[in-house]
Amino acid sequence: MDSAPAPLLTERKVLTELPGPRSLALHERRRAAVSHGLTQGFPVYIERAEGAILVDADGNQLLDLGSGIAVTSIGHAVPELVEAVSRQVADFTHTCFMVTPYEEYVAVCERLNELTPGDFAKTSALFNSGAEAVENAVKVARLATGRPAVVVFDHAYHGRTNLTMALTAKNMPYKDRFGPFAPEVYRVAMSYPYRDGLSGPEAAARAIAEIETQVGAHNVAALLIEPIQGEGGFVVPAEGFLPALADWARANGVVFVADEIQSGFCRTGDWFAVDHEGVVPDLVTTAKGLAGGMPLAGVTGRAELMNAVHEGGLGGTYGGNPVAAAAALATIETMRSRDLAGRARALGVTIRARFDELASECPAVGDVRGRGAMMALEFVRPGTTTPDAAAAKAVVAACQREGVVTLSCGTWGNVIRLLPPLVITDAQLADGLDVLASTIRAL
Ligand code: PLZ
Repeated sequence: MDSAPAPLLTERKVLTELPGPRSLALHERRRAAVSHGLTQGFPVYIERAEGAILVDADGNQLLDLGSGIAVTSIGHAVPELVEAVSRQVADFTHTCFMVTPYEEYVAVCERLNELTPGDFAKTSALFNSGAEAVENAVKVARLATGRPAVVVFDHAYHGRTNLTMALTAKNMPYKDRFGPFAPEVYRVAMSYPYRDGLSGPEAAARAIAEIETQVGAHNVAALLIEPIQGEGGFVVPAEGFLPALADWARANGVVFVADEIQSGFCRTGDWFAVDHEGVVPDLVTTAKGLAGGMPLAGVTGRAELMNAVHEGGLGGTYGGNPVAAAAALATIETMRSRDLAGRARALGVTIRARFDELASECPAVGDVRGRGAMMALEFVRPGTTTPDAAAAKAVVAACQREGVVTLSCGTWGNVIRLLPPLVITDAQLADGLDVLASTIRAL
């Protein structure tokens, strides 16, 4: 093994056709060994990474504008994270917090309680994945209210487990033929300004009327919403939508749960996307950006809800694993010390300016939306609002050929989203946006 420090990776550098020969060989092994049920994505096999650059098996240096779906917000191989994780691995990797506890778990909960909105008493519990956090938020809300129903929204994404499949809106690929699904899940209309033209309060009134007529407020345990939707298309509700729903929930004894798994941890320019409008959820689910790539998720909220659960009612073997918890503490500290929320706001200004320019030139770009470092373009047939998934797919593929990793999303698969590491440099971002712009102009 080479012990010399790796050179600083700063630039995109494409040396082979993508995927290159070694990635293709690995892909062949994968096809033989790995279930074909997993999304194929971009089959370049990554060997190491730094900041916003991924290095593949053929030595290509790719620009990462997806952060592994909003996870590596502090960047790849950040020294503070490497150090914290290495130290924790050497100390101990597992005891099970339910058997013999440790400080790191407690410290992550303290941070979550401080950082989430609301100046009331809060407690937290830690889990392994976003879906698991969402499931547990629903468990807490049902137990605390004694009510069965959960209200979710069109285009929502909350996970792939049985309950969270029911909570997720899109059939293909997440739900198709995987039923029967969990009962007592009710879906209502989301505010989608580009497609419904409603103000926030109007869209909230529509959703509330659906809940009251089709479910009954007194049956609702939780109203669960992504403050900016992720997989569903980076749908940003109109101003006033979230505050009106939160007010209605409070007035009706309904637990308001913000799923901040994709939008949280500085991604949108605040610690949480709900901060933008001063919305204070009763419970918040977190994961992804929380732990810089280590699997960790949390449910945080009002102590009287979280503590209503009987001892032993929440848990899991690995939830709040010490290595993942150490990673979260280092991640949060890095976000604070480098002001990555401020950096996300600055990235948002740059990306929006370029996206607005593209929208004015290219009739295939129907909408520009997002906030901070969570920005998207919605593609439509020129002159209409008919979703054009083929255009989004073609742009993602063209970017891949140039070594730029972007992601698509949306109920109709017609949205391209950018989720760059927040430590991306101005030069790297400009390079990525140039590639994206030229592929869109070539449509
Ligand atoms: N809630 C808002 O974005 C995960 C899913 C990718 P897990 N989104 C990426 C895929 O195709 O599986 C997500 C999310 C929101 C919940 C989840 C679920 O988080 O950690 O993937 O379980």
